[in-house]
Amino acid sequence: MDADYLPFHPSPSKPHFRPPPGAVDAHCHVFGPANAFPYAPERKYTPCDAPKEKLVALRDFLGFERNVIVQATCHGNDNRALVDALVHSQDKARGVASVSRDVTDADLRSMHAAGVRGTRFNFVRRLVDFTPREVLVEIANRIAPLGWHVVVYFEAQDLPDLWDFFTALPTTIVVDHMGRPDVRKPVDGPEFERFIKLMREHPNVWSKVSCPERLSVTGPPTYDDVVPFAKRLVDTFPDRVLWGTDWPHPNMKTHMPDDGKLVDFVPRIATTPALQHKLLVDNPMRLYWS
Ligand code: 0GY
Repeated sequence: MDADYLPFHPSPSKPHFRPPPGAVDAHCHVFGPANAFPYAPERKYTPCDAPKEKLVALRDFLGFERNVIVQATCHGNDNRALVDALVHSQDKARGVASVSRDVTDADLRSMHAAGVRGTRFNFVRRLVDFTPREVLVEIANRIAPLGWHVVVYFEAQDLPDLWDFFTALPTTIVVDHMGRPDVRKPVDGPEFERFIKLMREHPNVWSKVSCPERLSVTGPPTYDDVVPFAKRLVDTFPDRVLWGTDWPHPNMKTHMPDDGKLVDFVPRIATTPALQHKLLVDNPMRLYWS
């Protein structure tokens, strides 16, 4: 692991908020273990191992029933650790893979059988090298017939440049971490309004209202400055939001979040039992298990 890499919290607190039965942690990762599933040569960071057994134990401890495991850039397009976690999950996990244009139809079918339901396009420059848009379009057209969606990860200032590309994609689009807004800016200011407009004008766009720990300037444990952004999305688009822990929290530099405290963020952004049920159960089940 990198010298400045922060490992996940060794003993998270028990959340006060109890997720509804059937709740899904819709954004988390598995890393390694490196001796079985080596990290990708082109990776931009080397994490500490975060194997599937640890993820399952955390899921149970926090009161969730299911996971959506998202391929992270440290494993590149090698989805073996992800697929291994899915096939050992007893149908309790689905996955989002990362694929290149060389992926075969047989590979896609076998990932689908394992539980993969999407592919991730990452535009965060510190995480990946550039991939031409036409390659991504080609991949999107290949995965669309499987009923998969595209997960996109980008930073708010890049949305204008990415807008035409996103809005031309043929699948459901799921945006990671609310498009990483700068939460020092107003929640009704032009930057976040642009993201709201993207979701309002394009009913195939969903958002994860996740990662207060990455976006917050005011910091832990309550991440107060992120609440208005996530709450606005849940209130405005209650049927197109997802939530996840982001365990094991790669690349956190300021602190490592207590996962129990992150779960306690949920009732502050989804403020009624009905909204909580949509966010944690109905929406992820519709996207990943139907
Ligand atoms: C996240 C966020 C990050 C990393 C990755 O694929 C990744 O390596 O997604 C990040 O560094 O912001 O969703 O885990």
